[in-house]
Amino acid sequence: MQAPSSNNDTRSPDSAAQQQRQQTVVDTPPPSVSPHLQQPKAYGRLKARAADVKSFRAGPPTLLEKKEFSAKEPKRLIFIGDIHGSLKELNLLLCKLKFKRDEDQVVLVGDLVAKGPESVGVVRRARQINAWCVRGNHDDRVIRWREFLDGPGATLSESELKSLEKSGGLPYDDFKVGKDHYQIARDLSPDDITWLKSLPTILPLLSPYSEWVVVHGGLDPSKPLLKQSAEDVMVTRNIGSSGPTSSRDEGKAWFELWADKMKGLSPSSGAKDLNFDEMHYNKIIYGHDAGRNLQLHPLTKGLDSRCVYGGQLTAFVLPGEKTASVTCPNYDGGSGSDGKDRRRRRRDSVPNAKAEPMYTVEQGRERQ
Ligand SMILES: [Mn+2]
Repeated sequence: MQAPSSNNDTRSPDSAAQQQRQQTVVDTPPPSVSPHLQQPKAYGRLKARAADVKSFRAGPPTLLEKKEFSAKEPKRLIFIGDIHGSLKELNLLLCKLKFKRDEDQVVLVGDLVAKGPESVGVVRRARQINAWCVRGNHDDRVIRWREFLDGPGATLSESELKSLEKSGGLPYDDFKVGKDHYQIARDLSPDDITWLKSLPTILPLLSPYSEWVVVHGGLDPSKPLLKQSAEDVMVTRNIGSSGPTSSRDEGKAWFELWADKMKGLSPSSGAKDLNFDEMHYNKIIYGHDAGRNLQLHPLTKGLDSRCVYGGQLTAFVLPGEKTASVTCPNYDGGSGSDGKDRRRRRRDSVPNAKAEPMYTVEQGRERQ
């Protein structure tokens, strides 16, 4: 008779646990649908969510916005090339030009953010001095990230985003969780992002500078301004056999073709149509082409002088068509490629933008 008792004893811990489990099951109201039937539903929801994530598209950029001067025309227009988070150099350049906020209008050619150390600081500085600006491809990527993170990406953790990146589940191929666009998108305030999103891709200036137009990349000389592709305008470097391309190896530089096209449209040729809806004579100020460095031609002014790669940050000033520049450290750790220790170097050499009081020093210098 001991055997059953012993059996009972040996089984007792299990039995207790079993009883507990049974008790738990008894105490919990039975599910209306069995877990086996619930699973496909949950899986279906996840699938739908993954599809939402993958098919997400950010709002399109504004193609063109004409800018008028407010009450009085500024003494100078100061156009500045791709800043890429180089806040210190931007401030040094403004200081060198003896920039005065109530007299001068700053116009930025896009790519304010990414690669350099203080992207958020540059956006805030641009807003602070009421700079005019066009949308660059890096600004655009930050905007797309932010719209995604405010939308279907809102509930995804960073590790979930990373696994989506690995499996090709993110909405854009250029979305990399490890690149700084993602972090900048998270760090910008709602007001910063509203301002960034408002930037057009083409900015024609009005009288007395109506022959000047600002873009980040380049224009397709075969199309009027209103027929340009906003996406292409941000990235164009050349015109190839199939149209605008960001490659420098295919076709011809867009600005060479632009110069050819403008010959027939110049005021001296007798062309009178200066309507924005039509192709007309324009001088273009642009950036985006660090590989070709500063490009100052009669009709086109390429201002990307490799600021973030240890080159210079350049300003082009109207009236007078003079330039000014400051030299920059190599924040990117290479000539455009991702250096292995790029991030570490950046962290070591640059103080934290958030921890530093911004603009205090520069404001003091501005008044000099
Ligand atoms: Mn660019």
